[in-house]
Amino acid sequence: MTTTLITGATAGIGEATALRLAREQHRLIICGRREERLEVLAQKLLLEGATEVLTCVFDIRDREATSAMLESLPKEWQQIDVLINNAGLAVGLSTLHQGDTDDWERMIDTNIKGLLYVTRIIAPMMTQRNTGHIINVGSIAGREVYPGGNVYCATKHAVDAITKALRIELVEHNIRVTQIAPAATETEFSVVRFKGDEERAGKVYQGFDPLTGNDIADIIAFVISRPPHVNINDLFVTPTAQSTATNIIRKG
Ligand code: 8X3
Repeated sequence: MTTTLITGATAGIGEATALRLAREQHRLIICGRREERLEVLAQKLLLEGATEVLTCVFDIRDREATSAMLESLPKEWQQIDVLINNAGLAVGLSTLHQGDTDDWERMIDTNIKGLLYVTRIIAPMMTQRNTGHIINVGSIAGREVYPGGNVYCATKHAVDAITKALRIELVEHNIRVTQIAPAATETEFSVVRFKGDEERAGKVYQGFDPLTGNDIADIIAFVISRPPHVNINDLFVTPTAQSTATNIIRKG
C-alpha cells in the first residue's frame, strides 16, 4: 500500500492528483490551507477508492505550523512513500521595476521556502527507511523567463535547482526524485495570478487546448507506478499548441 502526501491538495493539479491516486488505492495525506475544501475532498477520495485519508490543515509558508503539523503525524502515517510538493502559485504579472513586494513574498514563501520546510521534515522519514519518492511540481517558468514572470520564474528555477540537488543527495538512500514541469494548465492558477480577475484569467486559455489538472495527474500517477529501479528525473509538459512560454498558437 502506498502512502502519499500531497501539498496544495485543495485545487488544481493537487486535487486532480489526489483523485487520480485515490483510484490507485493510495493512502493519502492531503494538505492545504482551506479546511472545508479538504474535508469535502477527503470524502470524495474515499468514494473514489483511497484506502484511508488524513487531512492536514496548515499554511506551508508558516514554518512553525508546518513543523507542528508534520512532525506530529500519527505514528501510522509516518511511513510516507511519496511526497508530492505541489503547492505553489504566481501572484501578479508586473515588471520587476513595478512589482509588488508583497506578491514576491507570497511566491517566494510558498514556492521555495514552503517546499523546503515540508521536504526538510518528510525526506528524513524516507532516508531512515532507505526508500521513497519525492515529486516536485515545477513549471515552464523554471526553464525560461518571460516578461512579467520575473520572481515567479525565479521561484520555479529554484524548484529546478532544489530538485537536482535533492536527487544527488538522496541517491545513496534509494530515494527517487522527479520534477514535473507543466506549461499552460487551466486551473485556478491564473485567477490567483490576476487576484480574482476571472475575465483576464480566462483569456490566458482562450483559443487553444491548455493542459488540465488531470493531464498532469495522469503523468504523476505514471511516474509513481514505474518499477522501483526506474526513476523518471524530469518531465517538461506543454499543450501541443504551445512551444515556449510566449509562443501559443490560438485559433479564432
Ligand atoms: C506555468 C504557468 O504562466 O508560467 O507555471 O506559463 S506559466
